[in-house]
Amino acid sequence: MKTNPLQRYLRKGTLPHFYCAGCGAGQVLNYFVRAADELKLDFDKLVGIGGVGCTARIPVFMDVEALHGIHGRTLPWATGIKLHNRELKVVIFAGDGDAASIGGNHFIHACRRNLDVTMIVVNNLTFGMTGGQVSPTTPKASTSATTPYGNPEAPFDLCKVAVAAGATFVARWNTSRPTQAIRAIKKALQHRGFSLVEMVCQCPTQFGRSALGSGDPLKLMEWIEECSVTIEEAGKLPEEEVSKKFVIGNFVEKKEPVFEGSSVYRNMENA
Ligand SMILES: Cc1ncc(C[n+]2csc(CCOP(=O)(O)OP(=O)(O)O)c2C)c(N)n1
Repeated sequence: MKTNPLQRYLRKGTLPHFYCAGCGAGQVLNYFVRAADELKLDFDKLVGIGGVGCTARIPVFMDVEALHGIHGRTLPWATGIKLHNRELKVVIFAGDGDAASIGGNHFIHACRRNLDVTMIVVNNLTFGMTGGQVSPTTPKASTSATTPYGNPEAPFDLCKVAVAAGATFVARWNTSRPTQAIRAIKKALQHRGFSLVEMVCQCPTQFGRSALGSGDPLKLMEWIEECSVTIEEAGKLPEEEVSKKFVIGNFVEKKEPVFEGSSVYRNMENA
C-alpha cells in the first residue's frame, strides 16, 4: 500500500494540477487529504463539490465522486445530495467569491439550517481565476484589477457571518499553520452539522501582485502570518486594530439539531 496519502487519494488522470506555483489552494488540498487520511475517511462515501474557480477544482484532484459546475451554487447541490443520501460525507471547496459573493445567500441559509456538510473556503482575498477582481473579502484599500485606486469597501468577515447565521463549527486558519489547519479540518469532518473552515491563503498571481506588489508565495505567506492574530491575542488588542487582522482559531463548536429535509428536525439525541 502507498504510504504517502497524497499518492493514495489523488486522482492520477488529473495530475499535474493546474495551480500556479505557490498557490495556497494546493496547500489546502494537501491539508485536506492529510486530515482525511488521519481520520481514515472512506473516500467511496465522500462527495467533493466545487463551484467554479481555482479553489473549486480541488475536489477534481481527489479520487472521490466530484461535482464541478456552477459558480456560487455548491450549497444547493450539497443540500440535494445530502438529503438524498445521509450516509454520504459532503465536502464543499469554495473560493471567497464563490462563498461570500454569488453564493452568499445560500451560505447564510445553510448555516441557519445547520445543513450537515463541511465547507472549506479558500480565502485568497480575490476572484482568482477570473483575473484578480475585488471580492467581498478583499481588505480595505487594497488595489485589485477592479479597484486600481484601492478598495473603498470594508471586507466581509465570513466566520462572523457564519457564527451569526447559526453554523455549529466555525474555524479560520491560514496556509502557514498546517498543524492547526489539519486539526480544524479533522474536527470539521467529524462534526455533525454545518462546519466551516476558512483558510486565508496566498494568491501569488493575482492578489499578491496587485495588492502587495509581489508574486513570491513565501513573502505573501509571511504577510498573511504577520496580519494574523489568534483569538487569544485578539482579546488583548483594541477593536480597531483587530478589525485589520485575520483572527485565527476555532470560533464555535456546538451541537444543534441538523437539517434533514423533512418537516422534522432530528435531535442530536435520537439521530
Ligand atoms: C454564474 C457565474 N458567474 C460568474 C462566473 C465567472 N467566474 C468564474 S470563476 C470566478 C471567480 C472565482 O473566484 P473565487 O470564487 O474567489 O475563487 P478562486 O478562483 O479565487 O479560487 C468567476 C466570477 C461563472 N463562471 N459563473
